[in-house]
Amino acid sequence: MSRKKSPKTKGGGAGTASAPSSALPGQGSRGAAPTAAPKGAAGAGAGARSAPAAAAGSSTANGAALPSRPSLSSSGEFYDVAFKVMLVGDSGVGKTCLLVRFKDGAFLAGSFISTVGIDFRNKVLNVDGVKVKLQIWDTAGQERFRSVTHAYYRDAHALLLLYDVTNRASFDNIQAWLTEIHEYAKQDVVLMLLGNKVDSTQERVVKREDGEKLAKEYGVPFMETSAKSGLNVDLAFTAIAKELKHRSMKLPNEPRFKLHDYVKKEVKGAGCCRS
Ligand SMILES: Nc1nc2c(ncn2[C@@H]2O[C@H](COP(=O)(O)OP(=O)(O)O)[C@@H](O)[C@H]2O)c(=O)[nH]1
Ligand SMILES: [Mg+2]
Repeated sequence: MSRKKSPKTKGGGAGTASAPSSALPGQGSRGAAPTAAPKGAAGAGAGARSAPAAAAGSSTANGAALPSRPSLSSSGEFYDVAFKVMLVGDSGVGKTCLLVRFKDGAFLAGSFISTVGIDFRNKVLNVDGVKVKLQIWDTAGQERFRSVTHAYYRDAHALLLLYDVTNRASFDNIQAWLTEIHEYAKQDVVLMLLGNKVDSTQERVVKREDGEKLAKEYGVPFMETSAKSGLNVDLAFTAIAKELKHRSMKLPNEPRFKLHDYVKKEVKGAGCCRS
């Protein structure tokens, strides 16, 4: 594939690509304000205005907006803390569908969604009594031209990196995406690898074990998802929200949230819940 660079991080052992588990609090303070729109992303739509937290909140160690009082999101929902999550991966792996499934609980089949693309959607989750707003950005088709703006990565607190289990090339490209992420994302970005479309059992060409092995090699949590059936979709975003919330609000005596363990415990196999 044309975008494939020599994978610098390959074979580098756990955590070389993103090292979410070994990230030190404070490393991300060089990052941009969490709710400012990425330069390259299509900023159209009412939601593209920066959220109140950017102005009212104080910045935490990892750059999260931490307003002293709850802020009001553009959708009219109050939240305590806000983060940016970005979806990355080859065109056609299901990024837009994953976002729509998470936000609206629906699956949009057909070709129109892949051509239209959306900019971002907000969703407020309740994490242990704290209202966590995730501002989830879609690449709006930029990935088709291998030209995802580098600012897009820089603003991200978390990245969901997707491949399609029915498309070997999308899996083979994961290393190239990881190289890109390693180069341009914040050092302490929360990263998760998702193998999407597991409802398509007949067409599957990438085994779950292959995804697990790659994820282990790079030290990133992994799960298989289906935007169509909804399998593990909420879990992927909830796990990210929990990790980000714990990082930004951890009390001195509180034990660290262990994202890997949480994912392992909560993840459902593709045999379950198929539509
Ligand atoms: N079977 C199945 N198809 C999916 C799934 N997610 C997305 N698709 C389909 O894959 C195509 C590309 O999805 P899209 O979300 O546009 O991919 P994107 O380019 O990564 O944003 C569309 O035709 C979707 O209907 C899934 O979980 N299962
Ligand atoms: Mg899309």
